[in-house]
Amino acid sequence: MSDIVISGTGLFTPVESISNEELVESFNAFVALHNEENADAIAAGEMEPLEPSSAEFVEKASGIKSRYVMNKSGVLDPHRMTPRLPERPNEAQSIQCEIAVAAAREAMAQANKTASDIDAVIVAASNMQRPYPAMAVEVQDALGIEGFGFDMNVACSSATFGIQQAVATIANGGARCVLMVNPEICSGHLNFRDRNSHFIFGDVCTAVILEREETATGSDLYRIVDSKLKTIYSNNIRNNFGFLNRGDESGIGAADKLFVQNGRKVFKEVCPAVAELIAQQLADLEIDPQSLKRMWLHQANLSMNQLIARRVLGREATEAEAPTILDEYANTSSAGSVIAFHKHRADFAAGDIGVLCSFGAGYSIGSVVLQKA
Ligand code: CO8
Repeated sequence: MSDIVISGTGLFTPVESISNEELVESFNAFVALHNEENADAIAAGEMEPLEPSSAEFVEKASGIKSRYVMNKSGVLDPHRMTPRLPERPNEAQSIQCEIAVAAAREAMAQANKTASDIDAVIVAASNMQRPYPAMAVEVQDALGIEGFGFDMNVACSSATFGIQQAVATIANGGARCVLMVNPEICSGHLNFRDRNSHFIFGDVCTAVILEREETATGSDLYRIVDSKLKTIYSNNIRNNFGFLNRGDESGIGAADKLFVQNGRKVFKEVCPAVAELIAQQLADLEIDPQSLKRMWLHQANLSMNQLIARRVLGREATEAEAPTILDEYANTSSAGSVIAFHKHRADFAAGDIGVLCSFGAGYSIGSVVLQKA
């Protein structure tokens, strides 16, 4: 076990939320418009009509009931179906920095830390709003933190991989205390015109403070017992957006420059890999899975979490053992398991053990075993 602890977490939740019913109503209005505009081609058999979505399907297939977004009106406008997020001048704080700072402030208050206690900022998320300057350097500046910052991306596993990077940085003497933030504006890269995935993601930001136990003065500390990271290359979750897009004009604006997945394959391939990794990790640590108080799992799909928890425990998990937040937040990529940890740990007593685990594109899996100090 390391002597490094999570001493604080923070959560920024956008003001606006979209229910399944609202989302499906706008999607179906878009479908009707599209089919009307292309009525001749559809009648001539040159084009397939688009199929409507259904709120019942969304909840049954995913467990999602609503999602928070940075801008609701743009997403729900059937002529637009993209958030309206006006560009800001370079002199103004950028939107990703703004939500990172909000989550960071809560985490810092919980950990009883000021900017002068922190030496490094890691911004770990699925999408950065620009390549450079790094978002982390802007967050560092906004909070008045000395030292250094860098961005990293491992899609849905960005936060767990970020925790491991923070642990390594503290362990090797690179920083006394690290702020790790996950500003996930997933609505920017979700194709709201795609029936198979339009309901999956939401926006949020989480933050985590890590430091050595000896410097911690917060009242709610979780020792990092162990972390295991794994990646396996797969094209089943992919986004081809990138700086080389302008080298081929024919691809600009194509659907593959947004989130695309083969959800069924992801489900089948990722669940067993995650369950196996957690089970092996616990075996190596000589921790009986039955003694786990909680699994703060990645929040992509309710059935996925139930299956993974069942495989780890050898029985159905209770809601207390594997809490769900995706019903309210949807999939918030790397932030999901951190939201679950942030909201569901008040009942932990000293010695209680839990697993914070993410999984997603890459594929990537990050599993962090935590023990309440
Ligand atoms: N309404 C009504 N019916 C629908 C809809 C809809 N919206 N969509 C599909 N259907 C129909 C299909 O047409 C199909 O019908 P039929 O059987 O007649 O062919 C039927 O429903 C079943 O369709 P699917 O096979 O697609 O449905 P599933 O039951 O597999 O459920 C899920 C779909 C919910 C997507 C499920 O497969 C799932 O959750 N899989 C796991 C996904 C996952 O965990 N992905 C991780 C991705 S996140 C990540 O790694 C981070 C990426 C970076 C974030 C980027 C931000 C944007």
